[in-house]
Amino acid sequence: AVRTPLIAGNWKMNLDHLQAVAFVQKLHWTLKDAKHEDGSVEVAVFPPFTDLRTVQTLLDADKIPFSLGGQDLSPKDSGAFTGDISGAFLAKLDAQYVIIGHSERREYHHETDEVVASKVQAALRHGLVPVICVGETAEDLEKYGASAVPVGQLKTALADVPADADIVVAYEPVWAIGSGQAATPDQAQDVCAKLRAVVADTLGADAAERTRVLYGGSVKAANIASFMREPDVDGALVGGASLVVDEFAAIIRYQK
Ligand code: G2H
Repeated sequence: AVRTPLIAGNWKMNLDHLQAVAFVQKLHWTLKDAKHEDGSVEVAVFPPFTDLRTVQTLLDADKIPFSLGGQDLSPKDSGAFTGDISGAFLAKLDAQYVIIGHSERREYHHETDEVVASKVQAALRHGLVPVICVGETAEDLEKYGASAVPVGQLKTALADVPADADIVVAYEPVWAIGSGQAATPDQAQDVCAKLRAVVADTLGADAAERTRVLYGGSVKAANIASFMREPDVDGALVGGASLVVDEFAAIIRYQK
């Protein structure tokens, strides 16, 4: 495949920095024993901000081949923004990725598509790959169908993004998040293909070919293979199931 699959664990507000160390070590050992750290699948973890330094030190010291990302960042670079975290700080901790526009940020922190777009710009300024989350609520689904809302969200997020930018797109239907009710592989493929078409329209054909589009929403070991079989699904953004070592390891090993 031209695109290396990406399995990303979004820890949300779980695991403190000590629990994080135990978790990452155990995951590494589990995958190592299964000889699964061969680079055929990229594994990324997205811990809370307070864990990042500890996890970064551990990855570095033990040469653990996981990528690291933040769960959010400020649209600003520095200054009087109490409680916010600059992309510069994430980059300094060797984070390669940052999740932007997760539905929980949109819902609980009132992040609009414009705020999401400015955070995408901030990520790119600091050399971080934005993992741009889009998705429709149950109400949107009923009113407009599955793709209209995520397609619109992605168009706004990509408005001022240069054609050579490295980005990741995550399709996360809000009704499937943490609900145990995942989308069907057909539904995921349909919207992921439309999102790739948005990348083609805004950034060009090359970008569309290399950009990874993930599915997220109640992904688990039992359903990952069915999503990964779809041509436009290049990986998964995993929440709940990324917090259980054996379950997350089984997701990473989906094809073996
Ligand atoms: C969607 C997903 C991870 P979960 O939010 O981003 O969470 O896998 O728990 O549905």
